[in-house]
Amino acid sequence: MSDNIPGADVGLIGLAVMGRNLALNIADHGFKIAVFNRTTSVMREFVVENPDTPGQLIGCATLNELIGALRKPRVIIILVKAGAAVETVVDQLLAAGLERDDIVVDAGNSNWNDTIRREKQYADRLKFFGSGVSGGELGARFGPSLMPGGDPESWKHLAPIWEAVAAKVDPATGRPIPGAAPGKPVRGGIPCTAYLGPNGAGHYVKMVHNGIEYVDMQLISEAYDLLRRLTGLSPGELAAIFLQWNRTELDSYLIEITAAVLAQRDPARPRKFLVDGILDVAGQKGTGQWTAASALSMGIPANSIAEAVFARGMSALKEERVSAARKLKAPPAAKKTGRTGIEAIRHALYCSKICAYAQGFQLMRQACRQYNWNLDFGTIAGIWRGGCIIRARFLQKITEAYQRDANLVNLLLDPYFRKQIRAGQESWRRVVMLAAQQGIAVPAFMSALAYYDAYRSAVLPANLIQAQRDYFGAHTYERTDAPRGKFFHIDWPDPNRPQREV
Ligand code: 2AM
Repeated sequence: MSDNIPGADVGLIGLAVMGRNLALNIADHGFKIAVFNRTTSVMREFVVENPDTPGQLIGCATLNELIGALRKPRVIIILVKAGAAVETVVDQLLAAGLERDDIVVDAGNSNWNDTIRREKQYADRLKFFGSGVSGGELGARFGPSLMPGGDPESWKHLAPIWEAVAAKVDPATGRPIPGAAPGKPVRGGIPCTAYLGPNGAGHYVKMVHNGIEYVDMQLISEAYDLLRRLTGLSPGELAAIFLQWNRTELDSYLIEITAAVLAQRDPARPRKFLVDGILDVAGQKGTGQWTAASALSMGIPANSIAEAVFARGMSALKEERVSAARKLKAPPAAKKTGRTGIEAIRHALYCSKICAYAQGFQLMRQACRQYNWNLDFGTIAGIWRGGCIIRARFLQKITEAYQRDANLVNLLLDPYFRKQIRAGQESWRRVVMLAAQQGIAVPAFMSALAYYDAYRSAVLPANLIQAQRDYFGAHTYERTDAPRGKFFHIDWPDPNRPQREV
């Protein structure tokens, strides 16, 4: 394009909605940004539609043009479909003349293993950097939470842009600063971004964010289901309850949008609520599965995260469920409880949510050992306070917990959260019992409670598992009265010839 003057601060490839919005956000902060899209017409329309950005938008029809437009070291953000497209684009950039000191930032939802591999793969040819972006379309436009990982030297070049465009929180309260609008970004405040570690650290943290998001959403859905079935209130009435909850420690983006969702009338049937017209089959794009798979592979009990993924899988079995509903016996119908249970459900939701976050942070703790990272959990909680989908007042409390003790072994052990669970656990248990009695599936509530009870058990029945393993496979066991690492085995009696009791 005519104004293709060398010296742009940053380039961006991939002008789908996230790319477009991030580009506009960057330009709003006065950066000069060169943009490219594989389908050139998309780029041209984008530039024509946005003539008045505070920073300049430079449309580039070719990658050569893009590279020529950037000052050195070049910083190029790619926001293309995760997977092979990332490599295709990086290879094309190299062919077009990208140099060793140039920095390519993959801001897509890439798997952290790919980011680790790509960083190595391109090490001699360019600096490959990964950055998680959360906040959806609006976040990208007005302030996302950004989770960067890669070469620390490269971060120095990225930091001014990342810190400018990220969401901001008020230093006094830890609450997001609202009010960003086109051409009028929020200035000041603490940016919801920080360097997290080398290679795949940023993408890993983003993935765990999504895993936690899965549980948050599942828990809210279970609370909604319980409320509805126990109280008989309509979605519109439940919207008011969620609005109330949003003024408690549950205050969060997801609770806020739940209230709005429940209040929404169905455009096709205005007397009805839209939620009742939406098919109960949840989609997924994979990051929840990755989180659960990572937990499984490292042996970390992130059971509520896995449960939330399984719950979506169960929802997808719609036809089987419809058929099974006619055949499998339910418990006898119970009376509705009225409004009395509402507060108990809120407690159950909050206690379960604490466990879900405890699991996510425990998982990241293990990932540090696995991948040789040094993730700072206070920083991570801090950059999740604003911009991202799981943003919540609660994250200020997690930030404070890790400020009190950077080596906190588990969030459940923090004095604040211990107190919260102490206050809520009776209700939590009652709600889970009620759900079991009435045959209402609450897998996330139940798995969180199981996590809590198992984690606080000095003794678990794994002694019996070890005995069974030794019995059938001579896998050996450790003894309670011997040092750890000393293994024992006995010749177990033949099951077909039971020993006489002594
Ligand atoms: P497109 O408009 O040409 O399809 C999300 O799919 C974004 O990633 C779009 O901007 C899309 O460009 C881009 N994209 C997907 N695959 C790509 C590839 N292999 N090379 C370049 N851009 C790609």
